[in-house]
Amino acid sequence: MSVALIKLGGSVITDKSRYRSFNRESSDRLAREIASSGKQVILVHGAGSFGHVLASEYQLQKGYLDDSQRMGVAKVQRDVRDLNREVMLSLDRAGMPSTSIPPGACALMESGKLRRLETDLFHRYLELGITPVTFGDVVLDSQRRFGICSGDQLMHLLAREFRPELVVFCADVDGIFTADPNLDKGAKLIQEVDRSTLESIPRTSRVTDVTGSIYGKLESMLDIAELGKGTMVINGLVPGRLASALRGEKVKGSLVVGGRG
Ligand code: IP8
Repeated sequence: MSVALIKLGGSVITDKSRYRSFNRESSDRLAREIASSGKQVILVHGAGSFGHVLASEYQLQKGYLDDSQRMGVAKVQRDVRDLNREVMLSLDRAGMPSTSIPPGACALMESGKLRRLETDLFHRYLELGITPVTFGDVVLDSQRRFGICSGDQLMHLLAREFRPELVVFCADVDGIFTADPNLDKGAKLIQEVDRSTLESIPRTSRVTDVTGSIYGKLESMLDIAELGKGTMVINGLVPGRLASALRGEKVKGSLVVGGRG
């Protein structure tokens, strides 16, 4: 059974600069594009302003430092579940049967790395024709007591487990650029990204992001691409682009290729 693994970046479904602001228009449209593809899909979404703002305030990415973080763990978990509920409602409106699988309840990290996820649940829901949806979350950590599990870590583990025919990252820009395109008008889209590209692009981000900017995330995208399947970064804010990518058409974006450099 072949699946497409899709990540909706937090910047596509939320306004990352405003705490807990959901972009319903984008989320509804992307849900419709996924539903109309007729493909079997595993969906992952980022946390955007529902996760990164408070996670950074409470320094959750560092793991346990003191008891004052406990309220932060609880609040961030609550917030990302609220965002997930919004995404699930978009999928409902698109007529796509789907189920939410929160990593905080079925995953374990070790020193900040995702080690275990109940992938059996994903298999069983897929067999039922129900789309599993998971998301960046606060997860227990065997060394640090808790940590932030990004959607990208989930993408990597799920790609290893399901060997999807297609992996699509939906960002708020056209793909991977030579510099941040929102800051540098001379930034150029890199159509084919490989390991050697990593050295040449900036690691900075405009907004608070405890798991790194899109550039920081390139590392896990390269690891996924190494699994030998088509991996691409496209602009999820442009209507129709995800739908075209799922139809196998050539779309504007960056193709990520592993094993080189
Ligand atoms: O937005 C981060 O997930 P991401 C999760 O995929 C939290 O990096 C809770 C900040």
